[in-house]
Amino acid sequence: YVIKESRFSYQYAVQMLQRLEKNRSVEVLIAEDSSTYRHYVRQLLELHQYRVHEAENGAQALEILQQQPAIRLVITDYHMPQLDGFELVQAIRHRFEKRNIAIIGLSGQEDSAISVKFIKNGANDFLSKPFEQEEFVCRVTNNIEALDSLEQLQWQASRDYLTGLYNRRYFSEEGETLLQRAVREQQPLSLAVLDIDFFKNINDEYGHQAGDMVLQQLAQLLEETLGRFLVARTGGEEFSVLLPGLDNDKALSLLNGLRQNVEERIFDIPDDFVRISISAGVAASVALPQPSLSALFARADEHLYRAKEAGRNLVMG
Ligand code: GH3
Ligand code: MG
Ligand code: MG
Ligand code: MG
Ligand code: MG
Repeated sequence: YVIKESRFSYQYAVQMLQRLEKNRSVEVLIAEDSSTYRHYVRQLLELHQYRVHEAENGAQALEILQQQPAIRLVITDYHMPQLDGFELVQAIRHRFEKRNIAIIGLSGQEDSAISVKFIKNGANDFLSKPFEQEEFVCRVTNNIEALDSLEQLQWQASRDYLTGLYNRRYFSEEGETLLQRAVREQQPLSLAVLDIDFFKNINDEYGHQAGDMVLQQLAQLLEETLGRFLVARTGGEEFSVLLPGLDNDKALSLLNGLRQNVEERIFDIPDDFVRISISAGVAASVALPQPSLSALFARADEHLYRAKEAGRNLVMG
């Protein structure tokens, strides 16, 4: 395929190769009762390196989707026994969000109502049979790329740019959910807010870039040691950790371990190294009359403030 297309340019051929390489990891499901068409579509997709699953009807397609969570695109016919294309689209949209699975509807009939109905039911795109091979491939590529961009946007929206940790927005949303679950299930849950001591001095002495490097290394340490919990950069040199399952005492001892770990660590900066310490405030959900994430934050912040007042490099709760 690449050789055929490479009449355009070397660069184009390289681009095509990269795309084909990427396609290897993309799984596509075809739901089509005509075996002739099913095999034709499979061949087209496999020519472009996609990994293909086949279903003869909508019901089978749903079963395969349950078993193969990596499927990102469904190409479905309209007329099929058991469960037709519309019913399949509705069932998929019931279970999977549009940003996780794309659907392209297919139909042999020269009926524009079918394409409208496909789209209205939650399909992303539509093609009439017979279609041009090139148009088919373009639509598949476009739909996969749209999913990729959405995924990337979602990642960016939930992450802190400097450290790659979750950001405050994500922490608040996910944290509220985890807190309400803990309350419902009567399980302990704690929040720790930690802040680098005299961090301004690092910037002042070694420059902002050195400061950024310290933040990145501390983030990595947090990820390594507390990555099983919800960890976020919630402020400039402030990080938060939500600890489901941990009561106040357990959270305090975990944070104290981290505090010691940070105190002992050497942080690399250009041509030099620095040491830092952190202070932390801990709050447990049981201590609150009306548990909410903002109430937990307020309480943890108070304890952090006390740790700072008491001389820093301390954990309080
Ligand atoms: P304290 O022990 O009271 O927390 O002292 P501090 O110096 O850490 O606190 P202060 O709030 O006075 O200063 C925080 C500093 O963190 C000031 C700000 O320039 C720095 N900072 C915040 N975000 C970033 C960042 O993304 N990169 C760098 N390099 N510095 C940052
Ligand atoms: Mg059919
Ligand atoms: Mg401060
Ligand atoms: Mg600070
Ligand atoms: Mg601060």
